[in-house]
Amino acid sequence: MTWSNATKYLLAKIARTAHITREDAGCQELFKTTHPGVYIFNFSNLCYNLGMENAIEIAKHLGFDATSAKPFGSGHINDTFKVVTSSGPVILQKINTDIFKDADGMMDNIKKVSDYLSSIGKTTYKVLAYEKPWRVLSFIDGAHSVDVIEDPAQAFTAGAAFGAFQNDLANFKASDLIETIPKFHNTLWRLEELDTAAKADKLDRLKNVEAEMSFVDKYRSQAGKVLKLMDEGEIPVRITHNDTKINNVMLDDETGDAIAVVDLDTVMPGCALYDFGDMVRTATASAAEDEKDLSKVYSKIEYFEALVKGYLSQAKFLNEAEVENLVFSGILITFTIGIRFLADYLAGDVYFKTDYDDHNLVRARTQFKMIESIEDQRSEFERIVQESV
Ligand code: GN1
Ligand code: MG
Repeated sequence: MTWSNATKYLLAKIARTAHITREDAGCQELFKTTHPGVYIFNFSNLCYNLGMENAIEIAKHLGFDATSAKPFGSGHINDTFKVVTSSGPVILQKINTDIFKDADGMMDNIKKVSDYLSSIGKTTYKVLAYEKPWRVLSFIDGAHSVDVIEDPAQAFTAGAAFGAFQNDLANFKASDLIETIPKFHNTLWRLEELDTAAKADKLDRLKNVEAEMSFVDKYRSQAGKVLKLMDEGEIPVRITHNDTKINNVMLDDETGDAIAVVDLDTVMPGCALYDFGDMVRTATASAAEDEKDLSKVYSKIEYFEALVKGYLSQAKFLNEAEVENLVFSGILITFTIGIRFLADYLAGDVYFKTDYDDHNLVRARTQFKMIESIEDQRSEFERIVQESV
């Protein structure tokens, strides 16, 4: 039987979710050389492996009387399950140790930060168990998150939540935390990675991304601007979240208020602007990160206004150079994430989880479209910042 690409990707995704290889899922490519793309598929094998036995067994092994487990959330890196136990739900996660190479160091960071946040009365999740690569986190009840922002009030809430998060950690000693992923938001280094992937062009995909590579070229000269300001001491190192996607704010089911900021994996010394930039990328976006119809993708000015006002209501510590670069940070981080998606597309989808063949390319395109949209409205955005400080 011949499987379409979509089916193959679905099987690969299912297999990955259940922590089994595609082969274990019963999907085997036959006669790779003579019949490429011909797959056999063992349904009972797949059903067995898909029973979430793995997640349940692992939760039990970690001391939880798990009765059911299902995939949870929309993260691109770790595998996440909501596991039901007799004393309520918990989150079980398999840490991607190819990416979080020092998982112990990362868990240490998370423990220090979450203990500190609890000590000052903030809600956060607790690490209930950890045995590399698995961890169990407390489940934040009565709250949800959104992948695409729904109204300006949510943008205000998210901005205020991340602003408060940075504020709360303002007195936390940077030297107490390791740099979980070195050079994480270093745009110049991300460009080097893109160039390396383009040069190797492993899957012969470079020919598909001429327009995107030209777009990248237009921004190369601006890529080091914030790094330079940091080197010169104009912009300080602060403890930052580093993954301030809108879906990392837990919203109260009843009131819509922010209950907690989650995903503390990349909390480390960084730059406040990178957090704000990632909020602009996700909390002003009109559509999903992987929307294929680019006419639906743009940055919404009313969301930007609410976001800035929310953020500045809490982030009172910003200096002049930081305020001056708030709008630019939206462009810079959207560019940085865009080139990371593009580099991963060229490298063969080895970093971000993908659901179909050109998923990373689709994501890169939405990022570049967002940049164009921010540029189109740049003077308005700058005016909003000036009026909001
Ligand atoms: C990854 O897995 P998730 O969704 O928390 C990535 C972020 C990107 C984001 C893009 C460790 O975050 O840097 O901004 O995807 N995390 C890591 O959606 O690389
Ligand atoms: Mg994350």
